[in-house]
Amino acid sequence: MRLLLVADTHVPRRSHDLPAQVWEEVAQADVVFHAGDWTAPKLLDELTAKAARLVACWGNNDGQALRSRLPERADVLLEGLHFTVIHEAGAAAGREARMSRRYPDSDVLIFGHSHTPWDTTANTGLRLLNPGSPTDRRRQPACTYMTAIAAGGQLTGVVLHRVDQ
Ligand SMILES: [Mn+2]
Repeated sequence: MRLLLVADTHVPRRSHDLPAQVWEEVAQADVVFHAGDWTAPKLLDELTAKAARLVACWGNNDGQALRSRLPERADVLLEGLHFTVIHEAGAAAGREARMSRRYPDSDVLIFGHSHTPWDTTANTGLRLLNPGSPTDRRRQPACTYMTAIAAGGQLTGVVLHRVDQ
């Protein structure tokens, strides 16, 4: 099962659309995760139509139109793995221990907000993934997203991709 992870797209304020490279990944993915900060419903409409399956939450920059359609926290069981999607995971320091306590039943926590890619594993085994932003890199060297494979209770092939400008 091929997974695509994006967050903090901020369309149309930061970019008029997702990069073509990311739309190509959407077409390849069995499941698309979006960890919030859409800022407008247009991309949600498009991903809902184009993604094989969408698992997503709202972020702090998302208004009522998005909050009425998305949860603050999304959970899904795929290939024996419990994925949780949230927008904010708080400060980087102590993040693994804090998130393990908050989401004790999760195997993979997908989050955003910082626009800073993150891939660590807590002592408990919880995998923490932030794909960065494909449209608003802020202080990062590039816009980014992630892909991964879920199969047989394992998450493998986690890759952080740079968007080619
Ligand atoms: Mn945010």
